[in-house]
Amino acid sequence: MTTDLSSLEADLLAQVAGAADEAALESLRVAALGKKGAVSDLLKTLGGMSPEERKERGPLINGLRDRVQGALLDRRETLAAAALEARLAAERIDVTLPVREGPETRGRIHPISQVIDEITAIFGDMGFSVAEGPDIETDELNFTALNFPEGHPAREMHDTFFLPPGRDGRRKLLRTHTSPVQVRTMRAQRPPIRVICPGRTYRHDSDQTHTPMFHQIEGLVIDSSATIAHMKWVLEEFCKAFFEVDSVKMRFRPSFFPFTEPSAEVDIQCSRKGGEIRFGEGDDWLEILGCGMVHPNVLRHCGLDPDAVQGFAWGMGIDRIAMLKYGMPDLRPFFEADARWLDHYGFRPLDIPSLVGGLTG
Ligand code: 2NM
Repeated sequence: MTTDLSSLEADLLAQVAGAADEAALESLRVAALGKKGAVSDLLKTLGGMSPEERKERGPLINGLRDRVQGALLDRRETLAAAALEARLAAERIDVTLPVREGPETRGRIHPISQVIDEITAIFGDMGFSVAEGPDIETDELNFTALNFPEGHPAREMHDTFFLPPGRDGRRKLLRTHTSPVQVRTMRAQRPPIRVICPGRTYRHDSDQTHTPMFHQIEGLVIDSSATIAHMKWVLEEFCKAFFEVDSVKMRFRPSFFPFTEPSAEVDIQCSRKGGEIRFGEGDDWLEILGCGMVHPNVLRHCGLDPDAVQGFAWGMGIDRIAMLKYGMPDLRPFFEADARWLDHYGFRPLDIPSLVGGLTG
């Protein structure tokens, strides 16, 4: 009997020591100490024994139970500690590894968006606000209010995309310039007005240097005494800041636009030696914008009195000056959504243009 107990104990303790995980250990516990377990069966035999026998066997069986129980507890602790070690090793994080790139470092800002942000920073610094409007406009806002008379050839020169008329019978179109935004602004706000209007514009024109959708920024100043001198100062300050040069020569050539009188086309001085264009030096000229004093008819169309207020406006194509500034030889990839092109010519999302931080970082 005693050898039975000893071999049972040795057997149980060996199984406990060899249990691979907590689940195996639990089945062992049930097999030994559960209701129908081997040790429980032995304990049950105590009831049928004589007092003498029970006195001798009792401590032996109870001692066996206690040691098996103790071994089970020890093994459980060992296994739990090992499981924790394994988990800690598997889930270890090496904080010295480089951070995986997120959208703010992997992503790229399109050069057109970047140039719009640069121009906005420059004019924002001069006290201008940004105004925006819809791409689909009416004939009235795109042409009539801007002093393009009905049947005037300038309307045809704009290569307008027309849309079917709306429910009110008015002919809709894709705006050919952002000037309707300035009309909306003059009708909605009292002077003094200082706004710039960036956005998409559309003309039925497509070749090496034209896309049917392109981008413009126009500017408008209206108050009681804004003059050509103010206009020239604003545009000169803009060019110096945008091309990041200390001085720039500008040439104002008389021109014609229906919405301004007088009107001018503006060139800036540049050099084109060795196929590379540089601003603020040289004796070549590059046309960058059109401008003029807002025509009295435009002011009247916007509910303003030309005898009380006056002002100036200008407009420029963004796509072309983005190409010039960042040395991009071809306009077409701008709108091809090629990730490799964007990776090369795009800007980092956190390189936000500002005058204090440096326009281009
Ligand atoms: C240009 C050139 C000159 C212009 C004028 C106006 C408005 F609404 F005030 F009449 N907006 N934009 C303007 C003037 C645009 O683009 C070459």
